[in-house]
Amino acid sequence: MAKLRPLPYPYDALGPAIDARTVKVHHDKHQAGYVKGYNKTLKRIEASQRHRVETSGPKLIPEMLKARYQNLTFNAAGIVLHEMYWENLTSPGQGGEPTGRLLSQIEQDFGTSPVFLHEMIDVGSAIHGSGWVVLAWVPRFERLTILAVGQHQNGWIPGAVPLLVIDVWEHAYYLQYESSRLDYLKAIWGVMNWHAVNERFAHASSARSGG
Ligand code: MN3
Repeated sequence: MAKLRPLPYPYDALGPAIDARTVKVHHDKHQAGYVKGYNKTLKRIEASQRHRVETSGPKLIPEMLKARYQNLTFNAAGIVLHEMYWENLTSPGQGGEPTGRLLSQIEQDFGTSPVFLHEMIDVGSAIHGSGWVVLAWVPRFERLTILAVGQHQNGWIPGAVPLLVIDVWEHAYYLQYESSRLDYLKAIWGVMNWHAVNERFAHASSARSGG
């Protein structure tokens, strides 16, 4: 069973870019909802498995079983992404900058750091409905790319390692920014935790030499 991981800082730590009310509702209601959804769905899947063990027949029609697993994927991806999202953010002035190998890789794959920033903002603003804009390292191609993720689980490259994730679901910004997702996408860079992103890239890019 999954547990709701506590925030790594107080609710008001990300203000004014993301206010305390938004952080509280996002973590305590929405993220908690994915944890509840995951646990509930996992219980149902386990019940179906037990049923097969005990009766050697299926409890659910295939369509329903597929829906259960898809629901598990949705909630699992939601949990992981929210934990990364909070880790990716920190109080204003605390986050540092992209440095070292991450900075060189950004320059190699995007041209310059400002170009990268604009591309993230543009892609994030263009996502229809609910999703995430993600900077990911793709070991197979030894390249950074931007993923436009639908909901939590759609649009990933197998093996890609997310380095920086930005939630663009309305619940991430609507209380504070109402319909202006673009203003949220511009403001969030003021609380970006580049120390965490640098570290994640160092870890992800060194793993490739092992394989
Ligand atoms: Mn969210």
